[in-house]
Amino acid sequence: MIAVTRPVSDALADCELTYVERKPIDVERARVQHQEYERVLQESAQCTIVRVPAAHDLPDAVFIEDTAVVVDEVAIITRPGAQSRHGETAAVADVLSRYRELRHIQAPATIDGGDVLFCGRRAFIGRTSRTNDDGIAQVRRMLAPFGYSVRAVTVRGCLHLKSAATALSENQLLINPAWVSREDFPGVELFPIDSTEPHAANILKAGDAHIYSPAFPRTAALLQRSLRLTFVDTSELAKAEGALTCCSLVLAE
Ligand code: CIR
Repeated sequence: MIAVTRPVSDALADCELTYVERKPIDVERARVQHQEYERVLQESAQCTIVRVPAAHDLPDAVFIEDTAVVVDEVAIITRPGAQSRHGETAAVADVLSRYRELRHIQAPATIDGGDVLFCGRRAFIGRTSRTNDDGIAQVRRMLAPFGYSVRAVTVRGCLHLKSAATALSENQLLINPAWVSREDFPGVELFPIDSTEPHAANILKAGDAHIYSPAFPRTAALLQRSLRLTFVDTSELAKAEGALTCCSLVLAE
């Protein structure tokens, strides 16, 4: 497996923020945490890290998940919902073109990869401030030939769908029921987070590894009844509203 990542920008402190209050960000600490994140992907998930060149004029470039939706058959280059992030996609497309045929989302559609959640061949797409109905419709058309279904999901209380729900397996989701409705995921087994840890629904599954944040010990204890977790601290990136899945695009070779 390959994990495509992008270094932390010198300008990270100027990131977009939607629902988290702006706090000082220690960019060097964020960089150390990001390197640790890459090491965990290499060592626990046996990923080869492929880095897109750094972009120090693009504060949010490290959150590469938002720039593409990658499946085995194709890579869709997004049109991010925040204008300040439009410059991120070209360099990501260059790298992904080595591994996949590309498709491109066209204006006026907007979509962030953080809103696109796969559970096997089912895709759930958050309708959010970053992702509009046209974006969802374009992804639906691009994925249909490969047998993926697409369902639009209402998200409240957070930025992206994947802040509220992520996959534990091809048939299981970790969810925060306060931010998404259980009814939007028919036929999927749902594993609710501990309700005192609202940000705990973002877990990164890469191969057989489940990579998780130490910031959510109660939910971690629930998960550890049936899963082996590998922890990585990304607290400095969390100040920029980045969670674990945001910092990579994991693809099968
Ligand atoms: C933004 O607002 O776009 C960035 N500060 C955070 C993006 C996080 N990405 C994600 O959850 N997929």
